[in-house]
Amino acid sequence: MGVVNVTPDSFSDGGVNLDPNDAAATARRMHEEGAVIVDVGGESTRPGSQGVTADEELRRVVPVLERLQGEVPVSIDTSKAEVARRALELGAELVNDVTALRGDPELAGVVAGSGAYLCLMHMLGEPRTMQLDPVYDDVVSDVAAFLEERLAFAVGAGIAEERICLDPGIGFGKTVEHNFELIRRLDELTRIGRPLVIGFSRKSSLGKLLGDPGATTGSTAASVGAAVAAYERGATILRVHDVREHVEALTAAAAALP
Ligand code: HH2
Repeated sequence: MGVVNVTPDSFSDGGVNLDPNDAAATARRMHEEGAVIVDVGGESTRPGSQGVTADEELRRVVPVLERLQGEVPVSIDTSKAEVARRALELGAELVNDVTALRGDPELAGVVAGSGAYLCLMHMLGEPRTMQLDPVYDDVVSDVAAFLEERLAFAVGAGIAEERICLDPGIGFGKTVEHNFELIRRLDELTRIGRPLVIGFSRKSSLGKLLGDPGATTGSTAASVGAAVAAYERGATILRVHDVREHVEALTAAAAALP
């Protein structure tokens, strides 16, 4: 899954794809490089961010979705029913909701009514405050219990279970150690029985791991290492900014799997 953020302030590609022509070109390039789907987002959820209105989010993503319609498979990274509805009308196939249907009470109905795929992600707290001393009893079992509960909620709301994937939410209310423990013990999440999405790409934990305590991003090489580790532990969808590098590394890793 390639990432195209149509935002001025995303933590690693903010401003790069604000022009819809640039965003569409990036999405096409990612698709050519091997991304099966491209995740288009109009709101940054980086630590400390405040969020934008539905009108602003629509203003950012609609021109991009119009350009990609029928050309590149698209996922919409949104928590808002209104944005998801419009994106689905414009051909999006998957709704990627970082609030796991806790943000907008109308989103579950929109997804259920459309037959789209859905990604439910774990986040502790909200973007504005989530990195302020996150605490868990046990991060992996807490995240697993949360994802199981949200999966049951989504199915109860009429969304077919076969259409739902789950994501532990790397960097969303988690320390460096929490993030790596989630990857190390990923088998405890694959046991839930749904495909797992992992988004470690360029996240600050990678920069911190490599010795910069004030890092706000991580390198491509570190991202690829984390993605390969997640893949070997059972992740199905890797959400990444540097598609070519990840496709090459994952192809080699796949060929070496028993
Ligand atoms: N990470 C980000 C945004 N959406 N969705 C899922 N399912 N999993 C993730 O790990 C995830 C996500 C944050 O990364 P990015 O989109 O690059 O940054 P920003 O939120 O600043 O736009």
